[in-house]
Amino acid sequence: MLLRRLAVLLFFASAGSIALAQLAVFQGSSVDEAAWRAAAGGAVPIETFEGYVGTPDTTPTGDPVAILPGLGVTLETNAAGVFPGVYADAAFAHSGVNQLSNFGAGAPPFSDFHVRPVPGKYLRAIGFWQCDPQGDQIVDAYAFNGFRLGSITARANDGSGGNFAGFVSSHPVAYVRFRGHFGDGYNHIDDLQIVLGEICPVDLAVDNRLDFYDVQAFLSMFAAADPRADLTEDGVINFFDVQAYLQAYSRGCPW
Ligand SMILES: [Ca+2]
Ligand SMILES: [Ca+2]
Ligand SMILES: [Ca+2]
Repeated sequence: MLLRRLAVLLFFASAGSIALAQLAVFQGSSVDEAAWRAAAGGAVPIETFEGYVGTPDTTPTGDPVAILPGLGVTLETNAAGVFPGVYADAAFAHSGVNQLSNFGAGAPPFSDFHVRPVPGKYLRAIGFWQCDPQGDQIVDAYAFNGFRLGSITARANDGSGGNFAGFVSSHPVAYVRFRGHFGDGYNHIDDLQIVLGEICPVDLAVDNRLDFYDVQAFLSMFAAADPRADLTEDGVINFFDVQAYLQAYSRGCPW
């Protein structure tokens, strides 16, 4: 009863102030990259892919890239166990010779790939240089509830230096999708830069807000006897876990 009343109160407390998700978009030259970097917080980690073995052509012999530890992200294609790879071609790279490609490790041309933060984190900002000269690279950002938050487009690499794109999101991003469907399908980018945020453990419906939907998410886990609902870590899911969640909820998050 108490719980239901709390949930109803929280719902009304939040109903009037649902924040609109926003991507601040930066597209263009190194000037735009610098502006993006400043908006993203300054010291942004970058992956140049120069530490990898790249394939010099479209033969899939490059290193598979399943994780980028320096950026705190994992990568995947739509096929289980198949990853983006590394393409080596100084004519198109933004740094050195190597670039991240959708084909360099066994994936077929036209493959999409996803970039996802490690557990407990969300994507706050992402920037990259489009290397491929045959088309614009579109990247879609998705929220944890599966909704698409927006997209950015890095222009085809015509050598004029206007092929950067990045965003800073006001809403936690669960993953981004690099679309693989342009040009001849062999697509490549470079100098991937990512800023992550920390997910507050109480924020179960991940949106950097505490409201009815978080309580609802906990109650769903509780009702399903999901082991994650065992907040007291005693192997039993019972009232004390609900109490622990509500106590954590009332302590709030460091936003
Ligand atoms: Ca590079
Ligand atoms: Ca939430
Ligand atoms: Ca328990």
